[in-house]
Amino acid sequence: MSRRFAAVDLGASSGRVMLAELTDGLEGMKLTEAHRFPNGPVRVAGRLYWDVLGLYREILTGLRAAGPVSSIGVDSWAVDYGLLDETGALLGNPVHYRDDRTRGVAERVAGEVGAEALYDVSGLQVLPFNTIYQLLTDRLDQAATMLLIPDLLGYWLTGELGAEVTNASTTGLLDVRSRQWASPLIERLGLPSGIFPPLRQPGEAIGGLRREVAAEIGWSAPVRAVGSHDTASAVAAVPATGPAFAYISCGTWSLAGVELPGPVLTPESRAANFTNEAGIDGTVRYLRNVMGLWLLQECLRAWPGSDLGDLLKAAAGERPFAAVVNPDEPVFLPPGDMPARIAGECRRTGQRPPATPAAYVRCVLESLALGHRLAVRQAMELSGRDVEVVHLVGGGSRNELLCRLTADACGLPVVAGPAEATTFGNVLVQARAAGLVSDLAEMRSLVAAAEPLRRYEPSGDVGAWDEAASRVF
Ligand code: LFR
Repeated sequence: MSRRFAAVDLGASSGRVMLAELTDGLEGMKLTEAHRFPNGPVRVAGRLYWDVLGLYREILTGLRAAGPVSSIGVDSWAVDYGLLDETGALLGNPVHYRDDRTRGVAERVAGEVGAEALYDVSGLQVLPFNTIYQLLTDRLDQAATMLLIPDLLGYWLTGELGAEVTNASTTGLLDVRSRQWASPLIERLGLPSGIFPPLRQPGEAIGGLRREVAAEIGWSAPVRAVGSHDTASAVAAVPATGPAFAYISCGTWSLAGVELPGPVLTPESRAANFTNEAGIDGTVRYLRNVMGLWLLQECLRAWPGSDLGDLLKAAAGERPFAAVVNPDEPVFLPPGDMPARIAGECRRTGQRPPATPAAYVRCVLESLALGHRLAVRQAMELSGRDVEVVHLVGGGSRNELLCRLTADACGLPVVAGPAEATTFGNVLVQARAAGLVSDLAEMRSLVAAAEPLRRYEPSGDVGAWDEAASRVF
């Protein structure tokens, strides 16, 4: 018997509805793309938003195209949310995490509550856009419920309210030890505790499709909570064969770190801005955000008509280490002219800016590899976890130059793939709920069997990477 599952996966630059077919023996898992659609920021009157209604419409188009399935799972980027009033109507359009409305808020909260106290409760890295800071700038007087993006879409599909726990852990308002809403912190900040809905676990049923939704797509199926934070799903599908691995989930962001049985909350960990996000089966994703392929995506936007394949080929032949930047400089966070900002960072650090698009691409990829190296090394040191291999998953795993540079920079083998790790993770949690898969280890071995993986041995000159790092870190 074969089973079909639909995975809705929303990334910061595109969304997709994927159809997964699992055969009885599970030896093969076939993924097909039912529908792919662009996603991105919409600037309206000085504010940056997501087009969440447009995304919902595309999801329905994708589900209609996918045809009937056993269940549906939804994942997306983290942190962002919609507010509902007491009738369940959306209050305002969800704001994009790259909007600048939270400028200065993290510093203010650290001053009031104490950075140590915050980290001790949530274990979360400080990113200016964490939900906690967004909520403190929002108008909550009419709000009855706060729903993170996948929970909001789940609500529109089913009518059921809830907060899936892996994504809730990115709000800064979840207790990292108990995995419950951190009520004392919520009260201390003056946030209305009633807006945080009951938590749900990956694998739990959310509900059936609303009647009008089923009528619109032509069939019905239950919606199931998955690791609704895309990074939780991606890391669940890392094709690791033992515990001694680091991962880099590489798309718009690079999320680089290790998987642990419990959080690391030491002062050193906080100083290095490492995060303890909730993973599948009680695991902790101990990682730091690295700016990721956003740097490249924004460069491409500045060069209309350029071809990524051609640029990557040319970048491979560029002179190594001509210029590098710290990819995590806050100046790179908002949308805008990326080449100009990279040039500015090169000048600020006493380096000559790249002269051609290919040289910029080389600079971006080497800089990202440096960011990967620092995060992987610090994750190992701060957690005490041995690492023998780095698994690079997500869209970035298709970028051979980036994989090779990352292996060289880390001085560790990189195993690249799958590119669709998030979809695999989403589907496998649904398959497990249907009784088709047992545990995380089996999920990972299924991914390894389903996908051809590429291995990159480190070959670089470690001294050259040390020198390049010393220019910017
Ligand atoms: C990746 C990701 C990261 C999160 C960032 C913003 O897509 O979910 O894990 O830090 O987007 O939500």
